Amino acid sequence: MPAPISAPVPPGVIGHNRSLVTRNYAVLPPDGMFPSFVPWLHQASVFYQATPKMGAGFAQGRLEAAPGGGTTAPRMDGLEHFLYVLEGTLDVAADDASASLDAGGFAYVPAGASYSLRNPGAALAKAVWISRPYVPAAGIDAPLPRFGTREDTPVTRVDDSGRWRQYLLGNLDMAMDFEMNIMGFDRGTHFHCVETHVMEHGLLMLEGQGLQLLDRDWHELWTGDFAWMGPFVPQQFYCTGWGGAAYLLYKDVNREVTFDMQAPAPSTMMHLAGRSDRRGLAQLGIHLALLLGSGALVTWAEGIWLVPAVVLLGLVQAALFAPFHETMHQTAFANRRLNAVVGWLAGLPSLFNWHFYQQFHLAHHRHTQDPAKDPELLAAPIPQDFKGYLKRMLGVGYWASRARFMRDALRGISPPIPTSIRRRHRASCAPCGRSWR
Ligand code: UGY
Ligand code: MN
Repeated sequence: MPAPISAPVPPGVIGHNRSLVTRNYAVLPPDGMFPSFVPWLHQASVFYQATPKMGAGFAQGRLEAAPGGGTTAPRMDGLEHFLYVLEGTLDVAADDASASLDAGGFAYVPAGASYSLRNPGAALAKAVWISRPYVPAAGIDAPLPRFGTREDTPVTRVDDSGRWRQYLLGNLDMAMDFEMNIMGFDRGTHFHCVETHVMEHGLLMLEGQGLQLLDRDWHELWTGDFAWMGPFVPQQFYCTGWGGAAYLLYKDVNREVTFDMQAPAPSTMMHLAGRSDRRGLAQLGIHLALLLGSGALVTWAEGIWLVPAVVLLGLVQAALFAPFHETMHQTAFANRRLNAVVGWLAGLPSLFNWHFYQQFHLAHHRHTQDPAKDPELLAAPIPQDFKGYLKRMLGVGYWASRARFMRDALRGISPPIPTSIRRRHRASCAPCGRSWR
């Protein structure tokens, strides 16, 4: 929270300050930042500086944890995280690895790891906290947790430019989809060009001061200032002041350009929704021929050949679910009655009742994934042992559930069936029920 003001009111409080947020870059000095409190952090808060809401592809903030503060329980959010301690001490655990980090210490928590954070010290702990979804690279193992310190990270001088770098998480490491680098500048030095690149940056000034070019404007940055640079923002840093400067820099790297795939417009999809009796009947003809053919094979096959013949017939018969399901959605044929007749017959060998299934399946579409209302979520649990597996393979539960459905259908219960169609529904169930009694 900004510090309380005592008179006289200092510059920047009312009209003028250096904070600036544009479409693809931002400058955020610390004085205007507000803490965010979340239920899974106690005695701790995050001063967010960049998030996807701003246009960034990552989240960056300053974590502040009071003594004893941190995560309430081990957390698993599927994101990868980077923490760099600025002040105080922070204990970081990622799966079964952990470290106690003082200022300059850092941790990488891979996506999917369970992590926890805690300030074990007596003073406030402050840390840079970066989070983002991990982008895997085909054929390359995802990184494991890493811990380190700025002190132990080699300093690489860039030719005789007066600049230096520390690659905290390595450089050109293809397992990583971002780098965290400390970029250092001797007094009066700058990059050899104005950069414009696809990678974006989160920049936190660690030491000194300088002028930062963002697009066409220069902004003065001091220790503690944050800047976000979106892709392709023209950028240059010129170290001013009477000493050197250094900043901690997030950079997304090592991954190809992605394209946001957009769903085709309905007008280009319409032809896919076209229904035709002729084409539906042709496909039905093929299915019937396959049924007859595989049925004939079962009749003729002898000895061991019966096994593949029965499997084949089973596959073709199980595939009757396709016309059963499509007719129920009225998509197999243009003619509604044809859909009903073919669907009704296609369901019979599996003891499915077409009208009953219509209610059941439409309830599933109306309440998809609602555990209380989606009837298709009530399917039997996945078998956990060999006996359960065998039972599932032999279809014991399947046929029991078919019988149960038939009974419920005959009684007109579960799922709730509108009274208007109940009579028609029962009538159609009766012969269906007889066929298995
Ligand atoms: O590596 C970089 O992209 C770096 N030179 N950019 C920057 O510091 N703004
Ligand atoms: Mn750059």
